[in-house]
Amino acid sequence: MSEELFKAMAQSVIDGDPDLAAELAQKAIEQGIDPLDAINKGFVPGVDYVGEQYGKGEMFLPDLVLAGEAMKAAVAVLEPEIARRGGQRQTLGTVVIGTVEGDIHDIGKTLVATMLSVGGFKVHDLGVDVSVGKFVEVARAVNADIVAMSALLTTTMVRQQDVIEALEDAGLRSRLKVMVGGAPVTRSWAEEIGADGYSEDAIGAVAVAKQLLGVG
Ligand code: B1M
Repeated sequence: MSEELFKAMAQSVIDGDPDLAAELAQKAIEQGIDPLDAINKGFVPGVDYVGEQYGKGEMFLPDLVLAGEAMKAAVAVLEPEIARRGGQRQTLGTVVIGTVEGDIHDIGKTLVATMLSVGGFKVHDLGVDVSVGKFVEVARAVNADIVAMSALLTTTMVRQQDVIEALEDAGLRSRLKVMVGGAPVTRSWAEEIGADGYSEDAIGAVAVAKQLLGVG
């Protein structure tokens, strides 16, 4: 019975259907299924499949975006139930993420945040147009393991470097890892500014974050 439900959950993510994903998550709660099983045995195989197909060029960006939204809708229904049961999702580390100052592109950043959250990280999403000072302030306040910055404009990429310098000035740089990404960002840019990690997409970002912390 729950096997069928798990299959339907995976399919709802593959089909990028947030309403159905939320409905199936609710159904799992009503049937007394462990919400962690619903996430890990139901929805995660769906998002893994989409990630693999995207990697092979057989599914495309809209599929990835919709799969992320479906996953997010399901997790939003299940997380209160996890808290209610007193269970804790495995937390691999704390990530502070945002799009840098002067930049309002949020689709890729949000997708990366969702994937990190689904992948087991506690994510503080600061949104877009995030000032250098805000990254530092929140990283300190939440004792971040990773500061993750997205930039979509060649004119705003330089803010990633400013944040790294500000983390150094604040004495936080050696305590955490820095990841950068966004369409104009390259591996060589990441190396040039002294970031620890770079990924060109959201699926890769989860693997890089795990690798940086030596977890998962
Ligand atoms: Co803008 N825009 N835009 N735009 N926009 C680009 C980026 C641009 C390349 C379009 C172009 O000219 N071909 C160009 C930048 C040129 C440059 O600097 N080289 C551009 C421009 C010029 C502008 C404006 C200046 C236009 C204007 O007003 N004259 C303006 C800037 C506003 C500002 O930010 N201050 C502007 C505005 C906008 C909209 C608001 C209209 C809209 C954004 C809506 C929104 O985000 N809510 C928009 C859009 C949609 C785009 C394009 C078309 C698409 C961006 C997107 O969402 N892609 C974009 C062209 C393009 O990229 N093809 C463009 C989908 C998204 C899933 O991908 O964000 O790349 P992406 O994220 C990927 C990876 O990059 C990676 O993973 C994600 C998922 O795989 N990734 C990370 C992202 N962050 C990561 C972080 C990581 C790791 C991986 O670790 C921390």
